[in-house]
Amino acid sequence: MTVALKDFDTVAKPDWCPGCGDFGIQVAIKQALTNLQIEPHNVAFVTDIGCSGKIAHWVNTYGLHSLHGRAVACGTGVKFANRDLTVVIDAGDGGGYGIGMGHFVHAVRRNVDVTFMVHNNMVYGLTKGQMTPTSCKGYKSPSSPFGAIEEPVNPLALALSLGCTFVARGSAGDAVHLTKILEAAVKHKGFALVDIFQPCVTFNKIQTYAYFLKNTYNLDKEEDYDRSNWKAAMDKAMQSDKFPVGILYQVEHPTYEDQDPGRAELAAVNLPIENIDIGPLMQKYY
Ligand SMILES: Cc1ncc(C[n+]2csc(CCOP(=O)(O)OP(=O)(O)O)c2C)c(N)n1
Ligand code: SF4
Ligand SMILES: [Mg+2]
Repeated sequence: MTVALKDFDTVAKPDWCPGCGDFGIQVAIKQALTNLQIEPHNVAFVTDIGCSGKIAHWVNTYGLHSLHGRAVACGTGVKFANRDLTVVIDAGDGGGYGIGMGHFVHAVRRNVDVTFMVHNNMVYGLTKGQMTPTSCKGYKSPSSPFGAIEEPVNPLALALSLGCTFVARGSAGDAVHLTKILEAAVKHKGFALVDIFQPCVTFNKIQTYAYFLKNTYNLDKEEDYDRSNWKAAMDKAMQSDKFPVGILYQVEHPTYEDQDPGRAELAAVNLPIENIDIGPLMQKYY
């Protein structure tokens, strides 16, 4: 069967604010899956809570809209339950790098074969614009009225320091480039982080489309850039005069699943589901 873009359409339509960067991200992931010809029933989209997390309802694949900060844990579980699925985990910067930071760190270490895309709008969008771990120092918000005191988390440098095998940055304002990045991330065997600059047009009046256009450049156009050079990638991750957008780093390492082949047969998808009596289990809770 040939997979077409419309196969990923849903009847429900997004309710994001007009102009939100999440629209560009939605288009890009649908186009990437189409380009890779991955059928919708072979994809599990596991999302966090936030404006970003609602995307699970608007991409026609299997979807699990999980808990705040728990998308990586749930997505990892889905992958272990059925290793044949393409698992795309999706979170906001609050869910991914705040409340879910521990899960992120350990999933990277494990090199589970999933794609993790983070809508990085530098605010808690759904709860009305509070600062997040990626908000700039000095950022004024309802929860930091005198300006954020902390330095922001650098997700790319953090991922590199943990041995992440695919580290990229995308921009919601350039859906064509983002599609290419997501395609490579989904194809990558191992944990792929795609941090995505995403304008929140309602609450973040600093990091706007114009800001990202002015302050980013396309790393994938640098022909002599060596994506397997960890030190070069770290330099790019730390660059702050202009932010590189593209694939900073990619190497092949055995995945967690590769190193645990025995458990494949025990994956939940292979277990019989007929004639299961859950009565005794339920009795325990009465
Ligand atoms: C455990 C828990 N704590 C707090 C909340 C309230 N809450 C819902 S969405 C959200 C912020 C989401 O921000 P982010 O993850 O950056 O996603 P965005 O809305 O910006 O896409 C918060 C704090 C929650 N749902 N669950
Ligand atoms: S609040 Fe911000 S992130 Fe949420 S839908 Fe509106 S523009 Fe998008
Ligand atoms: Mg956010």
